Amino acid sequence: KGESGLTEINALKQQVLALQEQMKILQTSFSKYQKAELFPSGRAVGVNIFKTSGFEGNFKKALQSCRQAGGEVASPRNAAENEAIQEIVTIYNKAAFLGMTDSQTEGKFIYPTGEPLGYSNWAPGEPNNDQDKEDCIETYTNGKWNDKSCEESRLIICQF
Ligand code: 293
Ligand code: CA
Repeated sequence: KGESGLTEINALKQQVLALQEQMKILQTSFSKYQKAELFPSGRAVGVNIFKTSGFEGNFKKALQSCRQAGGEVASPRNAAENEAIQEIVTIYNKAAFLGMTDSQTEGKFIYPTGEPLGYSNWAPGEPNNDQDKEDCIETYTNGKWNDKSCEESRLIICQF
């Protein structure tokens, strides 16, 4: 390698160090903004963020408002995500809609993406499709799920 090549490599090393410093500053700043943003209505679990506006509505309203905001209706795929949603439900003391439905095929609940459920936390005896009109899911303050009419009004929690 020639002398000018080594000079170039050292310049690049300096630039990498400078970028690493800036990344650290940015991460610290982001972490602070994230905490402020999620207080008290949101929770982060891995890459997913769950957040409510505090408003209630029927399932159609939930779909519309979450999609309008660039997200989906909260659809927990594991216990940690379900617990994050449960915390929000507990703070507002209002049962919330989840994003999964069996509107397409009775008895087969699917995520907004169309896949079948890979995790569930049904209350005892649920889902019971009471009066043959329960295609949506509400989650109680204890984190347990009940299938419920999509026309009922529940807390809207979105997932981003
Ligand atoms: C029936 C039996 C109840 C149950 C209820 C809900 C309605 O009334 O035990 O809690 O259905 O499943 O969604
Ligand atoms: Ca039910």
